[in-house]
Amino acid sequence: MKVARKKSYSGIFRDGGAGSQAKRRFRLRRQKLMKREGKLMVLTGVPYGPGAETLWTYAHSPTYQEPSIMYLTGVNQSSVLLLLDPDSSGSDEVLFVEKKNPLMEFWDGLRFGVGDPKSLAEVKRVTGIREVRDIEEFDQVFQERLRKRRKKEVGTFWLEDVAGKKNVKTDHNWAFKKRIERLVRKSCGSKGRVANIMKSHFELRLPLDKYDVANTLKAQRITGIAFRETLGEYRQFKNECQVQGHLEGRMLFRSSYGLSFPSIIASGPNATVLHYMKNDDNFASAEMVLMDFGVRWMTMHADISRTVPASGKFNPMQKLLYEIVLGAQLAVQKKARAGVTIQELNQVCWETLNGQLEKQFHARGGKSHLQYKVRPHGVSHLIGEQEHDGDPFRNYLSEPMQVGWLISNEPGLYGKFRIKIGRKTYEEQLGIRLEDNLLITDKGCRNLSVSVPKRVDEIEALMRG
Ligand SMILES: [Mn+2]
Repeated sequence: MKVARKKSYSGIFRDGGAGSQAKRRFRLRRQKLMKREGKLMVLTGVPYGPGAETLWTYAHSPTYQEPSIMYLTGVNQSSVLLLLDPDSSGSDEVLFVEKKNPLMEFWDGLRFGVGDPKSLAEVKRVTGIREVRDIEEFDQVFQERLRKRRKKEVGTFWLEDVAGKKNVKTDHNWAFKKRIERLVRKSCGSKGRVANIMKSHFELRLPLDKYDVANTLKAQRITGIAFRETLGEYRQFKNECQVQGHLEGRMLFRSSYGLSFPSIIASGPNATVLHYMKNDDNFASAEMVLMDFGVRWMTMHADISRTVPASGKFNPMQKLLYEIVLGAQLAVQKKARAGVTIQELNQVCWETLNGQLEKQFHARGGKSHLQYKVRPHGVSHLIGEQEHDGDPFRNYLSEPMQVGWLISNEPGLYGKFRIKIGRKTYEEQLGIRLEDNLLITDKGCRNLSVSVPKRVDEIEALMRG
C-alpha cells in the first residue's frame, strides 16, 4: 500500500487566516507603505532560522521571521530580502530568496527557492509578489534601480528612538542598513542617503486588522483553556517546572505556532524577580505562584499573567492584596481608549494601586516592604507582530493611543507583607501580577483576555477540580 503525503508550505507562508484574501491584504500593506514613503525601499528578513541568535524573534519558535517582513509578506523563512520601488517602470515589488538547496532541505526541511517553480507559485498565491529573484542578484538589481531614480534616497528599516539618537545595533536590521549604506556610497557617492522608514512602518503596522484581531482572540482562547486545565491539575504540582510543562503542553496541544515567549513560573519570593526564568524551584502549598505565559496563533499573541495560591485557596492576606491589584487593573481598563496615552494609564494604575494599598492594607495595620519606590514596571506595552511591539525605546508611551492598538494591562505588586486578620498574623514575600490584553477602540477598549479567568471565586472553583 502506498501512503501519499503532500509537501506543505504552510509553515513558510503565513496567510494570516485571510485565505484567498491574503495576497490582497499583503499587497495593500506594501502599497500603503510605498504611498507614504514614495522612495525606493529595501528590507531584510532574519539571516538565520530557529536555533540561531536573533534579537527580535524567539529563536525556538516556529514563527521566527523579522516582524517587518512578516507584516509585509507573511513569509516565514530566513534569508529573504524585499525591494519596494514605487512609481518605477518595472515591477514595484521584488522578493529575493536563495536558490533551491536540496542538501539544506535534507537538514532543515522544506524551503522555497529559486529553481523550484512550485514553491514560487506559492509566493504569488500568498504574498501577491510577482517577481522573485535570486538573492545573489540583489546588489546588482538594487544599484540599477537606484541609478534610475533622480532622488538618491533609499529607505530601510532599523530600530531607533524617534529622535534618531539611540539605535539597536546588534540585530540583522542594523547590519543590513550598514550594507545598504555601503552600496549607496558605491553607486552615488556623497549624493546618496539612507533613511529609516521605522516610523511610517509602525504607524501602518500597529493597528490590528480584523484578521489580526481574530487570530489574537484565538490565541487568547487557547491560552485560557490551557490555564483552566492546568488549574484543575494544580494539586499534583510541587515544582515550578511541572506547572510550566503542563501549561505549555496544553497550549501547544492546540497551536503549532509556538509560545509567545518562554513562560515565567515563579513561586513565593521568586515572583519578585520580574523576569524570573529558572522555573526549577519546589514550592509549598501555602505560597502564591505567578505565571506569565501565552501562545501564538499565526503571528498574533496572547500575553497573560495570573497569580494563584498553590493550595487552591487564597489566605485572607493573599486575597486582600490580589484584589488590590485587580482593582488597579480594572481602573486602567476603564481609562483606556483612543487618544489617551500609556503614560496616563501608568498614572491611573499606580495611583490606584498605591492608594488602595494605603486604604485597605496599611490603614488596617498591615506592614509592607515594597522592592521599588513608586512603580515596579510600566503597566502597558504594545503587542502585535511581536509580543513586545513598537519602537524598542518606547517613545509610543507618550503618544495618543490609536484605534486598533493592542496593549497589555499588567499591574503588579512585589514585596514583603505582614498583617493580622482576625486572630491570625500572615507574613510572606510575594509577587502578584495580573495581565490582560486590551484592544483600543474610539469609545474605550475591548478586553480580549476575558476567556482567561481571574476572579478569586473562579480561580478557587477551577482549582477544586
Ligand atoms: Mn506583557
